[in-house]
Amino acid sequence: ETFPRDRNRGLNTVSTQVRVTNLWRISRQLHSHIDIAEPIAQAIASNKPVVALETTIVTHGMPYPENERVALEVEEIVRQQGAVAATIGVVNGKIKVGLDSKSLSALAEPESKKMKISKRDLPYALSRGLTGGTTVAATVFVSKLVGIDVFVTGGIGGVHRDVNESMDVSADLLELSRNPVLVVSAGVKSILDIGRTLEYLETCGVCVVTYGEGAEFPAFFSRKSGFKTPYNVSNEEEAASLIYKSQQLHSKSGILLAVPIPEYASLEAKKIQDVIEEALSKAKKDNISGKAVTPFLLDRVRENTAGESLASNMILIKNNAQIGSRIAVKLSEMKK
Ligand code: PSU
Ligand code: MN
Repeated sequence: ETFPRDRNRGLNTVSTQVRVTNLWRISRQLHSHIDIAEPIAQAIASNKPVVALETTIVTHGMPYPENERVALEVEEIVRQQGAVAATIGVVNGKIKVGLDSKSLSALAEPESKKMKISKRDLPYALSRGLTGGTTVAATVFVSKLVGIDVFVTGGIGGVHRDVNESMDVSADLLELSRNPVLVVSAGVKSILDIGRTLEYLETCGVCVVTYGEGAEFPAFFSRKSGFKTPYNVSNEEEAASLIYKSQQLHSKSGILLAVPIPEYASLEAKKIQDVIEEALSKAKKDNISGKAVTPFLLDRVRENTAGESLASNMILIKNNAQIGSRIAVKLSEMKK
C-alpha cells in the first residue's frame, strides 16, 4: 500500500514510499540482473539528487581515450554540483547503475567490440552475459526502473531523414514517452530530421523545452536549428518544476530539455551541414542500416571536421552535466 492515510502528508511522502518500495522490489526480484552501487541506492531512497548518465556515448559515440576521460570528467562535474553520478551500462550480462572505474575502462577500451544496447537489445544482452553501452532509450528505461528522475547526455536519437524509405525512428523517442524522466541534451543533430523528430515527440506526449529565454530548439553543434521550440525555461528551478509536476500527475511521459551548446563552442552551421550531407550519402552508398546508422554518421562527421566536432561535443556534454545536476538538486529540494 502506497497511498497515504493522512492526506495532509501530501505527495512527497507518497513518492518516497513508492521509491523505497520500488528499490526493495527491484533488489529482490532483479537482484541477479541489476546492480545498483550502494551510494546511489541510498541517495535514491532518501531523495538526494542523482543524475543518470548513458554509455553508448562511451562505446560508440566518442573515440578512445577521450570517451573514458569525458565520462570521468562528467561524473566529477555532477559531484561538484552536489549530486550523485549514476553511469549506467551492461557488464557481463548485468545492468550496472554506477560503474566502477574498471567497468568503465572495459566499456571505453577499443580492443574488444562492445554492444550498442538500446531497449530492444536488453533481453539478449542480459541472457547472453554480454557487455555494452546503453543508449538513451535503454538508460531512460533503467532510470525509471530504479527511480532516477534526471538523466544527462549529449544528443538523443530521433527520426532519420530517410524515414519514408527506412522507417528509421530511434527508440529513444518512444522510451522518452514511456518513462517520466527529465532528459537533458543539446537537442538533435542535423544528421536527423529535426522537424519530424519534434512532431513525433508531440504525438507521443513528450514535453519539449529549451533552456534559456527566447532560444530556439538547438541542433547539437549549433544553437539554432531553424525550428521553434514549444517552450522555454530560464533557470534550473523552472526546469525541475516540469518533471516535478509531471510526476505529481503520475504522467508516464518524460521531458526533453534541450540546452543550446555554449556560444564559444558552437560550429558554423553551413560547414557542419556539408559534412553531414557527405556522411549521409556515404552511409547510403555503403548500405549502412539499422543500429549501425547513427554510430556510422557520428564517426564520419567527427573524422571530417578534423576533431573540431569532438571538442564541441565534449564541451556541450559537460555543460549539460552542470545544468542537469543543478536541476536534480532543485528537484530534490522540491520533494522535501
Ligand atoms: N547522438 C549523438 N551522440 C550519441 C548518440 C546519439 O550525438 O552518442 C547515441 C546515444 O546513445 C543515442 C543513440 O541514444 O546514439 C541513438 O542511437 P539510434 O539512433 O540507433 O537509436
Ligand atoms: Mn535506428
